[in-house]
Amino acid sequence: MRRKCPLLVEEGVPLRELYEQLFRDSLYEVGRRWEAGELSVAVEHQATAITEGILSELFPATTSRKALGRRAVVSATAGEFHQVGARIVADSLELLGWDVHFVGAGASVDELLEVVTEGRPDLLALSVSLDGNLPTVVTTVQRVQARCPTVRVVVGGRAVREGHDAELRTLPGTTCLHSLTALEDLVRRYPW
Ligand code: B12
Repeated sequence: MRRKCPLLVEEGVPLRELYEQLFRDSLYEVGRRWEAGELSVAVEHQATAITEGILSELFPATTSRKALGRRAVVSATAGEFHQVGARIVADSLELLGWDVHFVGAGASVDELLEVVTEGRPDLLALSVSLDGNLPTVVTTVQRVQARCPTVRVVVGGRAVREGHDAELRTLPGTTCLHSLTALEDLVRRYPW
């Protein structure tokens, strides 16, 4: 897979297709097999590391577009170790010409709040995989909006794709998105 991806890009396969139909879907399959006891945690770690490595190799291909002068902070929700989805969102926004600060996974709500307060981005994109982290998304959004009321917030990730986002949908100024296409459509209309 590592050698083939740059080749696929050279052949004109859109990055979004690789992000969703190759990386996301293969990691979902890894998760399914891990849950079924068909593969070990070690293999799952290896699959994630290979994916993150290829994303790094592909990153230069995302930065060729004309800069729009818009800034985004992209982060996994506090408490999440899952960061591949957030990374793909960050690279997708770069591809659209946004200037992205990728926080990844591991920042606390306080630390993320500091990044947003200092950076004053136009957009905060949060990724949430674990259903158990949905209440943290609510807290994070409320605290960010109290401090920086103009920042637009979008939330996505496995927990949202699975339709467990009812509570998030009631948050003012927050849009839940199920796909990269929906993200692209929305940010092209900025400020919505
Ligand atoms: C790799 C992995 C891990 C790795 C993560 C390493 C890393 N560097 O990221 C590690 C080992 C740390 C891990 C740990 C755990 N994991 Co895990 N993990 C996975 C796995 C196999 C893949 C995750 C992934 O990268 N998916 C691929 C990405 C690209 O998909 P995605 O995040 O959904 O992102 C896509 C979209 O959702 C969207 N998107 C994402 N974010 C956003 C944001 C916005 C704004 C937008 C618009 C779109 C968007 O864009 C992406 C591209 O389409 C999943 C299986 C799965 N189905 O996802 C389980 C999975 C998520 N893990 C699970 C579990 C249970 C755990 C643990 C609790 C296990 C444990 N007992 O310790 C811990 C929790 C740790 C924590 N606190 O986070 C469960 C969650 C179940 C649930 N109901 O919540 C899953 C589903 C596995 C399973 N089948 O049971 N995990």
